[in-house]
Amino acid sequence: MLSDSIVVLTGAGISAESGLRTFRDNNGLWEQHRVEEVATPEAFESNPERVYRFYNDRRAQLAEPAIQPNPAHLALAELEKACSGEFLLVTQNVDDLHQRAGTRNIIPMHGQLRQARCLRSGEVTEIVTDLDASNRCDCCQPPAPMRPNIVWFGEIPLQMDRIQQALCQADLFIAIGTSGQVYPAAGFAALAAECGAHTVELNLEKTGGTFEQGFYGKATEVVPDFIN
Ligand code: BJW
Repeated sequence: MLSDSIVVLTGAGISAESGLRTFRDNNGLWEQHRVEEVATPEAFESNPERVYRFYNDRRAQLAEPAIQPNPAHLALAELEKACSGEFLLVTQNVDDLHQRAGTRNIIPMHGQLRQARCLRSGEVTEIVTDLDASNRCDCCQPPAPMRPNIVWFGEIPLQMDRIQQALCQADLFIAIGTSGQVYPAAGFAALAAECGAHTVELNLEKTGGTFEQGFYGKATEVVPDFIN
């Protein structure tokens, strides 16, 4: 496995045991919001303050000392170091727990909580504090408003060309802690399989996706077990 070309896709389930909520438990309610109510360009247009607040709260939560990478994040960072072939971790998560665990070759395809994007030029800046309608960029003249650097429904996820290329060259594709309900990520296993990869799912429970192998249980247990 270690000389193979490996693509890993992670979702909210990998960060659940670090204390971050997944999206599709609690009847689809996420911190009292339906994700579709806050994670769309239309929501930002009609009620920007609510959307800024939603992401400010999550950014603040991410900064809490209790929120740390867990053994699943750490095991993936070790897998990357041990892999002599190509390794790419594609995450749908907007937290930074993989990066903090030490993963280097990573694509956060749905953006990052700790980034803001200029509404005019698209330039991305790192942020640690709250963002609201009064914040202005450093890149434009006159300075322009900023939005969270998050990929909302109806927007195109980041670095899709690079992801598709890696999926087509992968020998092994592993999906971890994702329900497979959101596209295009939900289609990655099928694309990798079509290109010849062996596909594996690691999750608390079986999802509706088609995988050649599946191992079920908490990410902090099944991910290190699978890798070691
Ligand atoms: C554990 C565990 C533990 C728990 N251990 N496991 C109709 C048909 C098909 C597609 C569409 C359609 N209508 C619209 C679309 C497209 C749309 C879409 O897919 N909608 C669906 C709802 C149908 N997609 C888009 O709009 C995307 N863009 C797009 O398609 O552009 C077109 C295009 C693409 C490519 C090329 C060219 C053009 C954009 C999607 C943006 C998603 N954004 C969000 C919110 C923003 C980020 C944020 O605020 O955080 O991203 S939605 C939300 O869902 C978030 C997540 O990244 C994403 C995926 O969720 P995830 O990670 O799978 O979490 P859950 O909660 O669903 O699942 C958790 C899993 O963990 C479960 O399986 C548990 O069992 C497991 N688990 N605890 C192990 N301890």
